[in-house]
Amino acid sequence: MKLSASQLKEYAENGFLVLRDVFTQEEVEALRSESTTIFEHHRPEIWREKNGAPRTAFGCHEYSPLFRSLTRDSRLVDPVEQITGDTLYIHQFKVNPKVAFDGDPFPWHQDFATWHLDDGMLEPQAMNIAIMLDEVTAMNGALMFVPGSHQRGMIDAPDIDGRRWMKREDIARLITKASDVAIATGQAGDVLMFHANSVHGSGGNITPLSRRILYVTYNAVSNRLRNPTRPPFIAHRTFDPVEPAERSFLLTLA
Ligand SMILES: O=C(O)CCC(=O)C(=O)O
Repeated sequence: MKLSASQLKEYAENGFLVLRDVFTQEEVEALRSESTTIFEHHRPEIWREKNGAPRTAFGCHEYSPLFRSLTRDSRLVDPVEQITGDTLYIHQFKVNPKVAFDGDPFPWHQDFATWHLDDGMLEPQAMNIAIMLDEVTAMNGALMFVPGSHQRGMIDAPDIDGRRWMKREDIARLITKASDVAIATGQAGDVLMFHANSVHGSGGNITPLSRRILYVTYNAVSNRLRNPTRPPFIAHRTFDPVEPAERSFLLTLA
C-alpha cells in the first residue's frame, strides 16, 4: 500500500498522518480478541497502571503468531519503507489499551529522545505505525501532536523513571495556543503513522470506552541500534529485515 503524493506532503508538513479504513472489521476483531487474551497473562513485558490495569504489552508479536503475521502486512510495512527509503526491521511492538476509566496519560515526548539516548539509535529513521482497534476520540485518550514539531530535531529530555518526558518549559514554548495542537482521532481499522521527532502525548481515559491502539515501530536496518540499554522486549536486538506480505495477515498466518 503506497502513500499518495498528497499524503506524503501532509506527512512532511505535519509529521503525522492518519490513513482511513485500512483494516477490515474482521481483521480488527481478530486483533482485539488477541489483545484481550494477551492482557489476561502476567509477564514482565506487560506493564500495568497503578491499579493493576494493563498499560502496555510489549513484544507480544514474539509469542503471538497473529501479531507476528501482522508485522509483515504490507499495509504497515510499505508506507514506512516508502518514507524511510530503506529495508526495515522491527524495533518495537506494543499494544496500549488505555483502558476504560483507568487509562493514564502519556506526557508530551519525542520517541527519538529515548531511541537515541537510551537505545543508541543514530538517526530518527525509525517510525511508529499504529492501528486503532477502537474508535479513538478526543474523549478516550487520542494522541495529540504538535504539527511540524518533527522539523525542529530532537529536544533534550531528562530520564524520569526510564522515560524521556519533555520539560514543561519546552512544551510551553511549542504550544502557546489551542491551534498549536492537533488530535489524531479515527475509527477502528484506521492507521496512524508519525515521525520519530514528532512531539506527542495523550490524555487519560476516564470514559467507559476503551481506546486500544497497536503500534509497530520499524527502523531502517542501516540505522540499527548500536548500544541499547533498555530490555530487548522494548528495544529489539534482532535486526532481521521484514519481508512485506501482500495478503492480509489473517491469510499469511502460519
Ligand atoms: O498510546 C498512547 O496513548 C501514547 C503512546 C506513546 O506515545 C508511547 O508509548 O510512546
